[in-house]
Amino acid sequence: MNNTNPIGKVAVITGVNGQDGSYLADMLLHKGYDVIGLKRRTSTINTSRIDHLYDHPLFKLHHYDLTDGSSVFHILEKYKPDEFYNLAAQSHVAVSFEIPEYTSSGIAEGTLKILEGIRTISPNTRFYQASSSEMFGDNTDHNDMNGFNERSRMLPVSPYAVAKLHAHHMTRTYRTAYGLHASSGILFNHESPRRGETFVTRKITIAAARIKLGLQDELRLGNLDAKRDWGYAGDYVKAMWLMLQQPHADDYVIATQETYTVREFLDVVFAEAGLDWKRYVVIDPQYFRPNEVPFLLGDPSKAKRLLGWQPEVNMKLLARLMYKSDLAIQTKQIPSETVIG
Ligand code: NDP
Ligand code: GDR
Repeated sequence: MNNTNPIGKVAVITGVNGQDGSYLADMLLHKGYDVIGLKRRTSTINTSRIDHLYDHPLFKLHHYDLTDGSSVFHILEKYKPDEFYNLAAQSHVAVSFEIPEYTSSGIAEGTLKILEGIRTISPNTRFYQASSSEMFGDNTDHNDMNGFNERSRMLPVSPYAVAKLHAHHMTRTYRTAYGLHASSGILFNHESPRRGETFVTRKITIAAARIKLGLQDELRLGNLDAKRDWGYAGDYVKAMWLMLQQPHADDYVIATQETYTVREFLDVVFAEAGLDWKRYVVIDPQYFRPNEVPFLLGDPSKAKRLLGWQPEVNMKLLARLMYKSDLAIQTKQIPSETVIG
């Protein structure tokens, strides 16, 4: 496609300006791919995670929306990409209770539009679907001692998770019915210095940094008892790419196989700051959800065995890394996301 493309491969990424999209774009450009980043139009500029890529000769940005099938069809016609990573979503679980129809149509129908486009326009394109551990939902009575795996029961408890499960099964259906190389990564929570500011980990690391600097004196949170299997986004985008390099498409759980409460995440971050979080945290009912996933632990044995993938960053290292990044941002008052981690 591009004369300067050293490996002759083209990858499309939806949600390229999101946390994962930006890490994946960095990685694929480094490997020599032409990267076509798709982002939706917004009234203010929100490309801070990918601003460093603007002048990259292998990077192009196009407008797109999950709810607009024509935009994805044009992209497939134009590029016939080797790989297509579907990362775009209204990805906030709590928000999905407030805007369930939009969340659902974007994730469920939006994914179907892409699969139909690939089937009819570019059937050799390999497809990655961003499935989620939220699909396991309230599954705690099940005895998956080592964590949830690809065969564990799925009982989603939010509009977001129900929509993700729809997209997950649709991806498998297009794989089995039409032979598409379509894989789902069932990714457990993954975070980074580029994590959106309203997810709990980043909310905590920003607040701890601001409290340390005397810029804030309280942190309002919801359920501190929820347990999550937190990994590092930089590790997780490697797994996405590995899935599309396999001879056959499949589904894989990607996780650290360690689980911690929100309270334990607070412990690590505030200890790093030399502060006692109990002096600052206020429990605020507005941050509780109508339904909650109480416990998530993933078993990534299949990905380890077949992809040779394993996480390099655990929760404690991740929490410290995020805190240090936010302390630097808050200290220098530099725009968020310009500290690249
Ligand atoms: P982010 O919320 O950081 O990024 C989501 C991206 O999707 C943003 O670029 C956003 O654009 C875009 N988007 C939202 N709505 C639309 C739309 N209607 N049309 C086009 N683009 C849209 O999410 P992450 O990077 O963390 O996650 C990537 C994917 O992986 C998501 O699908 C998420 O649900 C899933 N996932 C994430 C996990 C995690 O722990 N991070 C775990 C498991 C799955 P804008 O910036 O304009 O809002
Ligand atoms: P999650 O992530 O819902 O697991 O979805 P989030 O960080 O929003 O919540 C994690 C846990 O923390 C509790 N919590 C709070 N959460 C937020 N956002 N804000 C608070 O103030 C707060 N207080 C407590 C939550 O109740 C929850 O138990 C993320 C997203 O990235 C999804 O897109 C992805 O699919 C899943 O991870 C895997």
